Amino acid sequence: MITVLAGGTGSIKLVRGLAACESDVNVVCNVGDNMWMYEMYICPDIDTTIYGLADLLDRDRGWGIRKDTFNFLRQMEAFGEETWFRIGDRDAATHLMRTNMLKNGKNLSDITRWMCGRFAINVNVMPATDSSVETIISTKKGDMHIQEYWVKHRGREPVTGIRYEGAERARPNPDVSRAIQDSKAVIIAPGNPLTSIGPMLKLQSIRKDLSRARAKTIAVSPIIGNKAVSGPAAKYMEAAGIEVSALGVAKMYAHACSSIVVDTKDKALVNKLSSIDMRVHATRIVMRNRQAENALAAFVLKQAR
Ligand code: FO1
Repeated sequence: MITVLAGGTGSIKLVRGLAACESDVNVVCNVGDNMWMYEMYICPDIDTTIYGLADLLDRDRGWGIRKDTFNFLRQMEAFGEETWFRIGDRDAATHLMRTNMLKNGKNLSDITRWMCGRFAINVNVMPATDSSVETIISTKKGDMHIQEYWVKHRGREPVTGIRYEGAERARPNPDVSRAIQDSKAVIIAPGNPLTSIGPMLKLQSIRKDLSRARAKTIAVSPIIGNKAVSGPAAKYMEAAGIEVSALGVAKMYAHACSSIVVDTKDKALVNKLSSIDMRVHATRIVMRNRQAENALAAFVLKQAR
């Protein structure tokens, strides 16, 4: 059994590769991006994971369902509602089912397990916690939910701070603790360290589980040189005063993992990383197709053993 910590559009490729290599896979998903819209509860990282594993994900956008239509959203616009968050018609069905089940007393873990069954995927996808945790971005113009900052305002304002509202009082998810404990390897996917992986590392229970599992935990860097492989990771790292490099990522994760996979271009970091008690493995980490996803997954698993 293996467990992957994943979030955002940067993680799903490795998750898919790992699921192709291993038969018993748990994916712990970030919940900091979750939000309410039109009375529906939207969980982008859980959905990206499920759609990606079910081969439904829109590969170009990196989110939502391939070839989805947007008639519902067009009608909302006609009603004068805000439509900056592009919810597709089929995607809306996922949010609606989830919301109805929440209203009927189910928790997010149960609902996510049910969704995995409905989408016929044999990977255990689980939320990092069933409690509400929201990533809040601070700017000079005020604080806003990460989706508002990144999608509505297109990440234009400089970031002055990042916080995870609700993280301190979030209830531990026992499935996550069991998965981390019982796995032969734990992998931190190459998601945004501050907004995809960071909210999970902030949860006390996961911090504790990972520090106990440090020897078998390996991370994959989302940074090559001083640039993110994709998305706004560099912007958030700079704002948090973290060096934008695989070394910066390694330092951030040092309490949680004992090794990190970096790109061959960052091979020179090997010496620097040993000073923070971390092993470093170099390979090509950009995944442009399924073959590259499987190759990186196989490499990571080999190092983790
Ligand atoms: N990202 C965008 O940039 N624009 C969107 O309109 C948008 C809609 C959307 C709908 C459902 C969903 O599950 C994800 C969606 N995303 C959209 C992606 C999302 O904002 C982020 O990529 C993730 O939250 C990153 O973790």
